[in-house]
Amino acid sequence: MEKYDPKEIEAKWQARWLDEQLFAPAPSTSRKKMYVLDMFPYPSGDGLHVGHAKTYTASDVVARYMRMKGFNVLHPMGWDAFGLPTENTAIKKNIHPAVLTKQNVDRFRLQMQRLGFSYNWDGEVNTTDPEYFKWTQWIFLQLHKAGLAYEDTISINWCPSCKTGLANEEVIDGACDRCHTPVETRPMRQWMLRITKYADRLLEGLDALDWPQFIKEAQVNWIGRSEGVEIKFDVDGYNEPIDVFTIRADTLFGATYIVLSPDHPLVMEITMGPQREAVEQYIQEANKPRKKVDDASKEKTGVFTGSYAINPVNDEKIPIWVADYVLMNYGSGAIMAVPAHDERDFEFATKYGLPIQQVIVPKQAPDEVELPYMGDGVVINSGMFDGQKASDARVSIAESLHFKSLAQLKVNYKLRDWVFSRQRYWGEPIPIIHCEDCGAVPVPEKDLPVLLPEVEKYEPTGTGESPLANVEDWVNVKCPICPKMAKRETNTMPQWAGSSWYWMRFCDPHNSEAIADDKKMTHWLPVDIYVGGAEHAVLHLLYARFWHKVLFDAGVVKHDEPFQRFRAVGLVMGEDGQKMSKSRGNVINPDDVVDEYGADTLRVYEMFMGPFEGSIAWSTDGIRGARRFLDRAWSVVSSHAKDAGEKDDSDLVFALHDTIKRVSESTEQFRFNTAISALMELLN
Ligand code: ANZ
Ligand code: ZN
Repeated sequence: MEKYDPKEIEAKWQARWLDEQLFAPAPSTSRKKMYVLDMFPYPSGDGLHVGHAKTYTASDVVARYMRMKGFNVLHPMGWDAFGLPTENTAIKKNIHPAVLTKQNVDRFRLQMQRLGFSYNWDGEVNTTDPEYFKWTQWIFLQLHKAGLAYEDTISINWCPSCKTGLANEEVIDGACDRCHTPVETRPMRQWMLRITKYADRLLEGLDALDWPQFIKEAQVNWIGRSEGVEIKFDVDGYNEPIDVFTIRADTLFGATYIVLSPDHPLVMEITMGPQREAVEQYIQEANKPRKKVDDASKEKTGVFTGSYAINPVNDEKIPIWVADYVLMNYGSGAIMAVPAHDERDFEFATKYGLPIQQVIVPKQAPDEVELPYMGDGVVINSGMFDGQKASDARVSIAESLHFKSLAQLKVNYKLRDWVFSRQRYWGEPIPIIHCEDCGAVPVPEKDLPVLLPEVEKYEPTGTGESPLANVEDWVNVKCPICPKMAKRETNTMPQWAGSSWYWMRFCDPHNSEAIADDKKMTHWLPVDIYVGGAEHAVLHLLYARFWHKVLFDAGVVKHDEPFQRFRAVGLVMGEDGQKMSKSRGNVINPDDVVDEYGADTLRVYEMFMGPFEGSIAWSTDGIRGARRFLDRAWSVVSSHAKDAGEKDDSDLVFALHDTIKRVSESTEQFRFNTAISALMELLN
């Protein structure tokens, strides 16, 4: 009986696959296409993780399965290689980030090849390659042309440790997504991308996608579309009204005070003499660079302006306060406070002794209600509207005001424009030249790519200026329009740029004339199956859809969604059930597993360990079990092969076909564990 020797088998076949370019897609064929894409990795210095191996094995299983079914399969791989970790290591070790990137990429590639993934290695892309980022810059110019890239000085999230600005999507619970340092806010000049213009299409497009529900929900919540009304409140003794945004016009009779954000432009104008000092001080305090706390549990503070507004439904005078629980960058930066029916207002009113007026009661048990009451019910204390259902009063009260031009329907979004500049070296230079006379001038397309200059130091300056600002012979250039000398934009793009269009490049990775050939993109797109981490739900997956839609509008691609089907992988935890981390010492290195058991054992184990989308702890027993299964399969098959055809195998033939059916269905549904169970049963 032959012994299973993965070292010999795997080395032999892997060499032959590479040699024969076996996994290159057919150039032209009548076969149906199938584009199976992984989220390409960031080639970190740590090498490949067993978590990568889990995702990439799944997509590899699907790609191989589809090939066997006769599809022409595109299954590419590349490197998302710009970004902070490499740059930080480069600074520490004093090695150029490009050199480090190459080392890391070489290691990742080798690790992947040893795992037997069937990638089209001839079509590899690297986001830091000038032949690649030339097109990232080209896309920026298309965004600029379409009015979707603009400069603005705004208060942005600033990571004091990474010394760079961050997008809202990169701030998790008030901390930097990369290094977990609490984020501050700072006003800075930024390049912004107008993703908000696509908010509705980004929402609507989700319906037709075969994506996990929780990922769709994360995008819906992030976009945060909110339908309400804007209501005008006159200010006593002042000639301009204050607009407030509310989703609860039914509670208007319960509005007992108004709150302005500290940044609201009317604050100082309406503040009365005796209150000036207190209000000024409060605003100053609120505007200090500070840790960003969105936390609703933070104790609320505020001051009275001394002025009163008139409630338009009953002409009651209600005080106007300033408080930082109202944000300037949402709605109109002002609210009507209804403490009886809103938690935040209730807390504030209780603290400052402001009146609380109940206007909604639940239908059942109207007397037992405890305030604040947020539920549904019937309107009371609201004049002619009493007795209406709250949901009806929401409309009728708004209509009565609309009639007097005091209210209009309004849609707001939580989604903010994308802060698109980073004050760091290792990123794509933004292809813009600033001229005193001509303003921000796009670099002519024929001059792309704008390369990164060689520098002595790539440390962030910390002043908010990119390290590129010190490279004078790079910064100073002739204006593309007039004869004057001008200056290059010195900010670079965020790490997300290169991954916001790479699935297009994979259709035609060596094209030097265009991001990819039209026909090839028409053939391959959209991506049929996309596999990757759920942590990208509102980062990469939202940015990618945005750029794809912009390029659809520009006529570059023919579909307006990039990824038809998406499957999110669950984490592989340490054997102790904790997240794998160097400091915990529970990291499993896939190389060690391959050395000891073989790549196929690792692959079988990771597909068998549990449902693909679940997060599951590593188990050494499990990996041994997977190896025993392969050992047995090998010996049964090799001994059976000898006497094949000699026995009546009709039972076995039946079992085999039953297994093929079960494995096929399970594989198509990403239920790899049940596919392997079926194989185990067959073996038994
Ligand atoms: C009165 C009211 C009564 C409200 C009530 C809620 C409950 P969405 O859009 O779902 O997030 N709001 C409006 N602008 C705000 C701002 N700039 N900063 C903080 N809060 C703001 O919620 C909109 C609701 O959040 C609005 O409806 C407003 O409070 C508050 F029983 O108006 B509401
Ligand atoms: Zn000029």
